[in-house]
Amino acid sequence: MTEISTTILDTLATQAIELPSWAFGNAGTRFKVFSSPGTPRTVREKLADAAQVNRLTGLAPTVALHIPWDLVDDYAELASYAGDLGVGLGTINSNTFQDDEYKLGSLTHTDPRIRQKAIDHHFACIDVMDATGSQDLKIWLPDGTNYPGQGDIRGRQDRLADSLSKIYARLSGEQRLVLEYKIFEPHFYTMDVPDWGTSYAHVTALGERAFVCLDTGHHAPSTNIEFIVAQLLRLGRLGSFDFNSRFYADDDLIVGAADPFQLFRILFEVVRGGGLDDGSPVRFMLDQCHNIEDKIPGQIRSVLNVQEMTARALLVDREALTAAQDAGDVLGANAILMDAFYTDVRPALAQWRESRGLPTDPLAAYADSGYGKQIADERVGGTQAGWGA
Ligand code: AOS
Ligand code: ZN
Ligand code: ZN
Repeated sequence: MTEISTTILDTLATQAIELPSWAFGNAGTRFKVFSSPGTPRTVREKLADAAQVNRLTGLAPTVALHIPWDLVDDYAELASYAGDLGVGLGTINSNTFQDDEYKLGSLTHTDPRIRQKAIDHHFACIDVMDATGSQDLKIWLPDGTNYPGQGDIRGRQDRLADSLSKIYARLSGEQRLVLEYKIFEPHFYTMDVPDWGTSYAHVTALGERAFVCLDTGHHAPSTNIEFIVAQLLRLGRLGSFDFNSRFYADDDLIVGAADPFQLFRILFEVVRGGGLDDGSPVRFMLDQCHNIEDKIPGQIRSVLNVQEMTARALLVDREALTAAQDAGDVLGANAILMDAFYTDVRPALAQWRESRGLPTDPLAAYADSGYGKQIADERVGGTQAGWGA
């Protein structure tokens, strides 16, 4: 069995992977949403399911909420309920994609009244953060256009900058604004935040508590994502990841399922760039949907995949790698990286879990726990992830 050093295990012990509340709701495509037995009917039930993932893996101490999908009257009370379950409330995600008035834009709309309405929604999200103690406001902006000439590309950027500055000014203390980019969808000609460069330009204009969110499914096929990771870390503006995997577009499949090697390469750049160091601004989150597989095991599999690839990335002999790179040893350097990638860390991580009082096999432990049957019996009429919830 491959031994993993105490230093690496100590680093792994600090890694936290945030779960999205919406991963526990029913999801699907525009063709069909399949419902599964035991799907949560309330925010509290989503938190209870997320707490199972953390109980069995020790890797997922916080849950991201989506406003208004996760609307409750009292967020301080919700935070305390989450605490009783052993988890905390994390990133607050805003939503400007379900209102008819936002059809032609929200933060970028030409009508100041509609822009203000979208800004007010973010103010309401910040109120939630004040009550929950959440640090991050994550903005994924669905604004864009479908046809050349439909909108003034430059004017939309100017209005976006203005709207973001008003939202940013409302943050206090340690609160951060994290701006997520996406190449296309729901719009197909332009998106107002289509790429990391646009997000970077806006967050640097805002101030030092604004960062870029990198969703791994939001790029053109063949994009070298680890290069973006390296660059954003270098610039000090990588705030968070939305992890998932994709074969074609924004598939939102289980992270590490489609291309484990890409996940390894991304996490190697995170390690290389100090993203796991104390005080790093980088947060790890899942952004996935489980359309056909069971949701709780799907989330367990996901956090384990992230941890396994992080362990492999930490195994890279960086001193030897630098020496090989400096010596111009092309194949030698490549072999050092690949050695770490090909190392099976699963037995060592199972042992590590055991030493921390966690199940060696979290998926088997979940299957044995009876929790899945219990929620299937108790909960009737679970809701969709968000749309229609
Ligand atoms: C949308 O494609 C983005 O990935 C968002 O981060 C996220 O999926 C959405 O806010 C969740 O509904
Ligand atoms: Zn995302
Ligand atoms: Zn997405």
